[in-house]
Amino acid sequence: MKTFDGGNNWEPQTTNSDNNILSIHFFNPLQGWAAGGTYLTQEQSTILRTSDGGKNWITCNRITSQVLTAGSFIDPDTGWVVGDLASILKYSGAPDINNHPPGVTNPRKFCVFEDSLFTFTAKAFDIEGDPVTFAFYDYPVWLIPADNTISGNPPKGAADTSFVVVASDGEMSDTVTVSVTIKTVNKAPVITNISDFTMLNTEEYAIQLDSCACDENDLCETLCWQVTSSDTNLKVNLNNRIVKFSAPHWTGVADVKFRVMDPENAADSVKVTATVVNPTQIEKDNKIPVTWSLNQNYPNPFNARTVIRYGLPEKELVRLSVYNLKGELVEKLIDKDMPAGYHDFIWNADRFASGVYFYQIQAGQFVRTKKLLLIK
Ligand SMILES: [Ca+2]
Ligand SMILES: [Ca+2]
Repeated sequence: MKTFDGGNNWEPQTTNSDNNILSIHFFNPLQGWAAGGTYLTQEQSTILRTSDGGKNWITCNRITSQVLTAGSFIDPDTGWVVGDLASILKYSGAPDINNHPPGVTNPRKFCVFEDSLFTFTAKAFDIEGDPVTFAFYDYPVWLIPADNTISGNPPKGAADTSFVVVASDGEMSDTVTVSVTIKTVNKAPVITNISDFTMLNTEEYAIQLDSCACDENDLCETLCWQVTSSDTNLKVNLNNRIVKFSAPHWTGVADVKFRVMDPENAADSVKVTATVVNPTQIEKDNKIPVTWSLNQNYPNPFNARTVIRYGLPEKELVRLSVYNLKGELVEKLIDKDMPAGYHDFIWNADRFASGVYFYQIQAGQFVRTKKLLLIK
């Protein structure tokens, strides 16, 4: 029986001898001797030797008819055996001087991408044309040996590794170490969270870029951003992965291009529309609407201040309130009679935490609720 794991598991080994094995001696993991004999037919000895860790055994020339009960060997060729009738014999194993070990012919170095299949099929040359068997040792858990191949997918983040191949012709063997270098696959960053925005020209509009892109194998801190505006009136100030837009005294629409690049120059980019508005101009719009309305606030998301527009076809008692996600009242903005027309309420959310809020209007029978997002 043979163990590979310190004795927890044992595997049966076979020889082509019918005789009893009474003594075994290994002097390295591959090369060993077994001695024994049988009384059944006639007294006779057996000496076996292996050079592949016990997978294959060769019967050596018989040197005595006595059954051998113990043996001691000092190298692959020299040993002593003792047996019945006080025999002590020195054995000089007469190796087949015409045999030569097989030689593994595979390359010794491989490079493989993580998450792609690696297969190694062992090959060897034996000058006598002996049949060669292979065994694998010291391989990582992701490699599975089967006959003369070993294969598997290196998992993400796997370390460089190696394994041992032993090629044996049954008597002599070749042992080589094969190294495997694992290459990581770079993934480009992906912009996930940047869309068209509207901003007031009276204040800066800021975007924290770390939350706007993800990269499977690079940290946010290592990503490099570029932000450009198609109109010089919309100024861009990018510092420490926070971009701030400002456009004092200007109203209009500009294209803004965001580009993000990882340390290996893999990049993603997106172009969005920035609308810059002047809140005081909006208040002067004095058309009378034909229906009740509650517009989406702008800018949204917003930092500190945002404009909520609603329309009344006639004079009405208006209640405008902001609620949090739990439905609790955060602030009552309006609770009074308002004349017909469009109205803009500028909500200053300075003292509230970042997050999702709901604003609701009640004007007579008209009730509407919309969501807004405060990001500080
Ligand atoms: Ca050979
Ligand atoms: Ca990357």
